[in-house]
Amino acid sequence: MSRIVTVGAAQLGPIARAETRTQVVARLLALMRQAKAHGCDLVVYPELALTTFFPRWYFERQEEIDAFFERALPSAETQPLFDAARELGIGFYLGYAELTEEGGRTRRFNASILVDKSGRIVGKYRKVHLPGHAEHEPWRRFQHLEKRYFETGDLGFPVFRAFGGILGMCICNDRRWPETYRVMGLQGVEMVLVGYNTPVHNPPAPEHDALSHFHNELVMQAGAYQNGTWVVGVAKGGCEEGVDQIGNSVIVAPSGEIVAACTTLGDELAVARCDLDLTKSYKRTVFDFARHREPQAYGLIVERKGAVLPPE
Ligand code: CDT
Repeated sequence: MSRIVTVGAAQLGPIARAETRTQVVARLLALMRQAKAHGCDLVVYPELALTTFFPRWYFERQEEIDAFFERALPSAETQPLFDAARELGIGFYLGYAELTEEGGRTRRFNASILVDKSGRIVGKYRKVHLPGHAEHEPWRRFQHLEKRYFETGDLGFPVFRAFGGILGMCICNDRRWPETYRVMGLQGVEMVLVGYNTPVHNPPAPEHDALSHFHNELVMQAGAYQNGTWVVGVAKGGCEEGVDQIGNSVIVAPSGEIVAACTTLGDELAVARCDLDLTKSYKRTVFDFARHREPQAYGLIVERKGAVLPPE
């Protein structure tokens, strides 16, 4: 049997701070039309795909920060994406900054949505693993203030029955954490969608810079194989407002093999015909969790936030 979902990894080149939502949406629509011409069922965009990656700057005024957030989706500027999805019969994953009034207070999340072929939102995710720092650190060449501008996601890692399978979402830094894949793996996920903005340079650990592509592929290939799932990883690439981003968008099969990849740092589509039934060969053998996982033997009685570190 085969259950094919043809997926387009719609990488974006840099988005300038001055670029408007309408200009960005025009780029997203061009990639969506290309994806349709390649027979895609689903197109996957990066993290925070509607604006520049604003956590690289320290802002003091809340209005300046909030200008990068969406108060509703669809909005006047993003409606054309939902209309095109319906007209073309193609779904999409979109990363964005979410501003919402909940429980009598304003909340801000780094979020993503999954939209089906009728243009309807069928899934939502809020980033759990926020990287970077909460205070201004002027010694850095650029900031990474996700811990200042966003709350930790409060939706867990849900999975969604869509596109004939079981799909899940995560965002950027989440892909480096085995828990991300395993929590979805335990729910039977068959395809994980992940958008990212990864700078080549990591200010606190510049010794990692030369390994940024290796680490990017390593985590997604391991997550795919160890959970018998497809992983679609989609980047913002190129030099955005003076910061080089890795690009390196890839589609990974449940075998852990990369089956499609972008080769530039600009707007580019990589396409793969993903057979969701390929997941079975892993989920029913080596990674048959019901038969082979031994959670009672792991000794993790209490979940701890941190681990014991060697002395400095
Ligand atoms: N956007 C995002 O999550 N980026 C991180 C950078 C890590 S270094 C602070 C990533 O994991 O790619």
